[in-house]
Amino acid sequence: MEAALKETKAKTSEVSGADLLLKALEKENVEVIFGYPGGAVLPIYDKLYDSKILHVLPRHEQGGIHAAEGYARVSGKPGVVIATSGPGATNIITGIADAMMDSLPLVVFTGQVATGVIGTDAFQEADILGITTPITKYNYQIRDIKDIPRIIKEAFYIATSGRPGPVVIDFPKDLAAGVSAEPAEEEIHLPGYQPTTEPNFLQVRKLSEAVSRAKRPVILAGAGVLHAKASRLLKEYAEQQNLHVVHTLLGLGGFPANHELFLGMAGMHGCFTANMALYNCDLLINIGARFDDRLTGNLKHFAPKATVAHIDIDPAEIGKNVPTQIPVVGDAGEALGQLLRLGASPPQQEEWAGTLAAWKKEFPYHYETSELLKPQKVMELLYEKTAGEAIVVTDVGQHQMWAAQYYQLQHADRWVTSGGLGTMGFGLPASIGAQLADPTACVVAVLGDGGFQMSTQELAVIAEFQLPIKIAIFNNKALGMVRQWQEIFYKERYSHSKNPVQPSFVKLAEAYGIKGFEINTETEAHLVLNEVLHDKEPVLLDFRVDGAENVYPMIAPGKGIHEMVGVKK
Ligand SMILES: Cc1ncc(C[n+]2csc(CCOP(=O)(O)OP(=O)(O)O)c2C)c(N)n1
Ligand SMILES: [Mg+2]
Repeated sequence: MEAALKETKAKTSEVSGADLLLKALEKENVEVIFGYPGGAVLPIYDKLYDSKILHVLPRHEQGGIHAAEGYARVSGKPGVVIATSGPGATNIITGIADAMMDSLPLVVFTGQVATGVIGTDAFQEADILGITTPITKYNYQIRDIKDIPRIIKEAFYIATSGRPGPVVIDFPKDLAAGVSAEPAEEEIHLPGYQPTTEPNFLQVRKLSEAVSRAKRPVILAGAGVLHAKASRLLKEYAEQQNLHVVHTLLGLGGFPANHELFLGMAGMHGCFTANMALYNCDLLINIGARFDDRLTGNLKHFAPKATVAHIDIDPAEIGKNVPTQIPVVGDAGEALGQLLRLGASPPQQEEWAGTLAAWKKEFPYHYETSELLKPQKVMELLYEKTAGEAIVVTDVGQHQMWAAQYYQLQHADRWVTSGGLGTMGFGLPASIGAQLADPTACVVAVLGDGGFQMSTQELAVIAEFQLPIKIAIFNNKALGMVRQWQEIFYKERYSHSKNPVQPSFVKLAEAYGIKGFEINTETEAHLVLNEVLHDKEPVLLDFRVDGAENVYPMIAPGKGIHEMVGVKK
């Protein structure tokens, strides 16, 4: 009798691997999962049937992972993804690589075939650990049910701490379905992973002294400022020391664009003042940027007159591309806090400030007007009519650059773009994640006609959840950025860059039950935007923009940051 009782008790405290997974996600306060079912994850999906966590079904797994990236960028929390084994898992590879390049925290669960058949080319088997090793911050395969709570706890910690990034957990089906006695919660024990957040004070003091001595200082602020939630400290420090700020593409919004100390975005399509500030400065203070080649141009000509200081939580970034004299390893917020507390005397830089102000006035972004609808004008209207308060999500191409140039972001975490990998098809699904992260925000998805067609199926999710996203397609009937390069560097030989056949985007939206408008003129743009921007429902706007327009200024490949073409004369 006693033995039988004992046995029942043991049975009731048994849990399945899938139960442990859901418990762990609840413990991590996960609010939304972007997932797609299939054979290997059926035991997990059976548990999701009863779960309170919101599950969003993208219409393609790649859409799910980009939505998770948009969610992570806006909320600051990790995006959670589930995909089945084999094709489900390989469909999310681009998103994993994208998140790795742009340091976005993701926790990704992939189904795997049962442990007994791993390595036998079983149905829907793919070696996801092997495939994702170079594009994840870390990856695991679950080998024992008892490890599940610890592994998931570690995965969330790794994804969100230090330099954020994607973590993959590969989950064999038999372990999701199998049961075990509920394991005791284990503490995280990762002796090989201890990111340095607190910077070395002597290095910070060295930087502070260099700032005081500088004659032509400038801050280059990257996405590290956003990941560290340090934009307020950046503003305080820039104001304390009167330092001008240049942004990378990914850092936009970290410093208010209308601030008098803001010089604009630097890089291949950055503005004259920002690029010339980097070229001529005598002290370059890089905070959380990785000196990407699209930013630096030819390294021989990058900041040739400057002492370089670099604050970064990832020591591997320091000195990777640009020799650095003052390295500061640590969290951007901690470093800025220390600099502020030191309160050194601000640099004497009247002449430099005068030069920068004159450049800013003389060489703003510019474009020629005509009777055609100019994409830059559409961007300006979107900015004006949302008072700079929208969350702007972009795809990749010319429209992305115009958004970066003309939408003057005033706040942090309101800019979602694929910077490092430059992934077409990112924008529409990422806007879904952004809107779910901030349901009351005005989210504008700025897309090209090419990139939109890589993920149109996600209109179904927008319709299903009635997400009030404003989908603005900059329709130049071309793969515009490719067309621009062919015009400039390939003698106008437009090899496969003009879209010969396009569906009616308005009818496509309507097919999903979403309102759509085609807009051909500036007057129409005014009228339609006034009508729809503050609607509480989704809308698709097909802006028929001038297909011959190019993005300027531009630094041609191999040229230095000071060798821009297309600057206003
Ligand atoms: C997945 C993927 N394939 C190819 C490219 C190369 N590429 C970069 S921009 C671009 C053109 C994008 O066209 P569209 O979406 O219409 O935007 P536009 O440049 O016209 O604004 C292409 C093909 C890419 N970045 N990503
Ligand atoms: Mg296009």
